[in-house]
Amino acid sequence: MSRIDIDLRSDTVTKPSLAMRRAMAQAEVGDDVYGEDPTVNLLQERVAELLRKEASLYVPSGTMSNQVAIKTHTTPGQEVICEENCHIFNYEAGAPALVSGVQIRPLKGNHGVMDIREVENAIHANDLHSPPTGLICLENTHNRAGGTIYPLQEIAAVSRLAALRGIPIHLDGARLLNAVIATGIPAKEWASYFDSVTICFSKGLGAPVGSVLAGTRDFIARARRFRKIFGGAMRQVGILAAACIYALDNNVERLQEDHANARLLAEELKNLPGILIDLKHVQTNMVMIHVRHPKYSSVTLSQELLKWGVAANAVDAERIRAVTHLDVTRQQILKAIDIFRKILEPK
Ligand code: TLP
Repeated sequence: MSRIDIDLRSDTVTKPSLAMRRAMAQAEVGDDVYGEDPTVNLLQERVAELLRKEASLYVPSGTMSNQVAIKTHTTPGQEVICEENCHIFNYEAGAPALVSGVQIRPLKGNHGVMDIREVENAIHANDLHSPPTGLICLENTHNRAGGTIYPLQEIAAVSRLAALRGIPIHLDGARLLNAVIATGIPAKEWASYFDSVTICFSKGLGAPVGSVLAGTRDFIARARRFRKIFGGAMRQVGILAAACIYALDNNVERLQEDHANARLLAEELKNLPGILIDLKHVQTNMVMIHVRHPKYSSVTLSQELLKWGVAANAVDAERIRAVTHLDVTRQQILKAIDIFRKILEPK
């Protein structure tokens, strides 16, 4: 494998900094299955406060957080409405069917945003033939749409509809704090439209492990049982939760640097031959690079980039996703731009 100098594959690749590791090493711990880990308890309080929810639960991953939420909200045989490009439908290995016995109803989206009328049409009334709608899930920011922000008024509309029809609504907010930093809208305001919200610490926030699921006290008590069943109840896990607390204190505001780096990358790459970038949808820390080049597809361009030490994954036959994060400096972005230029504009 070629050596990776500039890793734009995902913001999941960040490594804990020395200061974060020190915080981890000094963490007070206890047995979290007994609810006795003070650092986990503190993290859960901090996230509940951040999202203004009654309670929250530390889980090992974003996938587990979403799946525990689905399991807690639904009963087998129900249907879950999602946007067709969302993580839950595309990247969680079919878990809703496997672990919750529910089917996904994927709806077409516009950059991750579902049309409210289509959501309304997709909700099943009490009809013998149809699976009852048990949950609606949104994703903000939206990964496969390129880190785009789900507009607050659109969220409010889906939330009102869900409340009217008595259907719970969950937010996959793996990168919610990117939306917070990009818009200035506080996390608690975004969260107010949802019954449950998950946020991830092992993406742009730079922690090695962990997500937190928030909701009502009763919901979290039931979710705790499913976390146990899914094998996600851990013991002296304060050592990991400490990294998340460190991230909350130190790595949130700086997400704007990642957003600025993504913008710089997008603005420079869009002028290169065979590259199309929709700048309007470069809103946070991702750039979707559309490859329309006579010589390269997204896959072969990604392979060529890797030979030069730049890693960025092809997400489909036409697009490469480049993700900025705290382990990529502005200098490295400039270098990556240079490498794209060398490949696409050979002298
Ligand atoms: N996304 C990963 C891959 O799984 C695609 C990435 O590199 O972006 N929700 C969203 C919106 C996500 O982007 C991810 C991870 C998750 C949930 C799952 O988180 P983990 O990997 O912790 O299970």
